[in-house]
Amino acid sequence: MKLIPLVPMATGTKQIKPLNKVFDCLRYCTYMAVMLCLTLMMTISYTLPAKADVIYQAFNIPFRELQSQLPELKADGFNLIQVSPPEQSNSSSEWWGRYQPIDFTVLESPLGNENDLRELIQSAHEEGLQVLVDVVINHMANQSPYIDTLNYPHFSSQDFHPRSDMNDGYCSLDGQGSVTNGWLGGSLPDLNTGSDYVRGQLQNYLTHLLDLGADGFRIDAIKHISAPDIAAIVSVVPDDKYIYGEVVGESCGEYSTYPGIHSIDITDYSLLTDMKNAFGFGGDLRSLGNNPGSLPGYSAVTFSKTHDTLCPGGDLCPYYGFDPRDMMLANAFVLARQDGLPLIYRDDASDPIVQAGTHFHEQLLNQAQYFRNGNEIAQGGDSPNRLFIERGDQGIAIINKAGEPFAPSSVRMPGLAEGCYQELISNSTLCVNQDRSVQGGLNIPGRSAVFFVRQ
Ligand SMILES: [Ca+2]
Repeated sequence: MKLIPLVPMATGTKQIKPLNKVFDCLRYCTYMAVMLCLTLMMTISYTLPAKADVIYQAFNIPFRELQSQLPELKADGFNLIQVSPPEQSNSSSEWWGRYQPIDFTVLESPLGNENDLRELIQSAHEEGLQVLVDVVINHMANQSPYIDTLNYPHFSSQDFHPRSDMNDGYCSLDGQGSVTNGWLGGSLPDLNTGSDYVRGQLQNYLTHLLDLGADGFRIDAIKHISAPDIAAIVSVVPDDKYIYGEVVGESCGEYSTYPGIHSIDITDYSLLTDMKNAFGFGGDLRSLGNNPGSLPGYSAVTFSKTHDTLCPGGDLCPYYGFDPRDMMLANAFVLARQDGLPLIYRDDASDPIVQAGTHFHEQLLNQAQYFRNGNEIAQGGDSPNRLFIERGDQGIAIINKAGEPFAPSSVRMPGLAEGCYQELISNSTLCVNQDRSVQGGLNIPGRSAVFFVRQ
């Protein structure tokens, strides 16, 4: 994490004037105190226990249909269900229509109505599951006749920022550029979230969803709403409700803009890019060990696939998508890590790797992560095609992206406690002796992953 100096950097031969010594001393002491506090906060944050939660992205699934799937999702180990935006939106039945609001006071869309959503949330709670609602509060629909005069049921032209493109490349922060005031894609009317009236309307929407039982929110396009505006809008959300924001991109430092506001987490596109590079042709999985590019563990929602990495029609978008099997192996990685809150896209939920990885994530809560060199496991085990992720001394996940099996006959598990371990996909058993040797070796199929948990 890059810390911004709180005092000007020394330049040239500039001297401190004697009359300013007391002031400078106070300023220096304040600086040091703040730096100490930041260091302590970082230390405390990095040692926070990992979350055992895994989000299931119920993307564009009608609420009634989703309600019938809840027992199965619970059995699969998910405990957070993320539903698509429920407000009255663009009349198109295509998924993108849900991301173009018309009226926040009416919950009715092709996915269902207010009663459907209420019953879905009630059923989820009865199953012990929580529901996150995807909310679009940055912009409105570009559909006629609303777009023609900027007259929506509860907004008129004065409630929008003037039409403009995002000329500064989507990378400005905190309202300093058109990224927060411009129209998304140049065509979606951008709400003036600095206005008390607009903020009030959006607060009413969130409050309405909370009244229906919502346990938290995904805030769509949060990068395009300034931090002060977000802080004001989410002030109506109780602290015990979870919020994360969608920030597409990885080099703007946005994650440092929102945490501190209601403990908002951010989508980890840095990790996604790192995974795409590591799993791609010529990539090296070992580069993911103690990942340098990912967000701090406590503030990241981690994923290999979301609807934003898919293009309309379900194809992978070229910028963020990569080989489908490699994306599944990347699911294994986000589930095997201690850091982050994993999100699984609906289409991946039934894959054996995801099902095993979700249970691995749940069972090894609070176990520290450690990336072990493959040569410590088996002679010749160190390879760009393999990643060994230990969780404390109670489990290990191994990812093999090579086309060939990894099947050494002589294996050691120097970090695992003596005892037997169950593999969560095949149900096979691996036993670690007192000297850390393993009986029977290993056999990990090509293009696959395994998850061993102590019995
Ligand atoms: Ca905006």
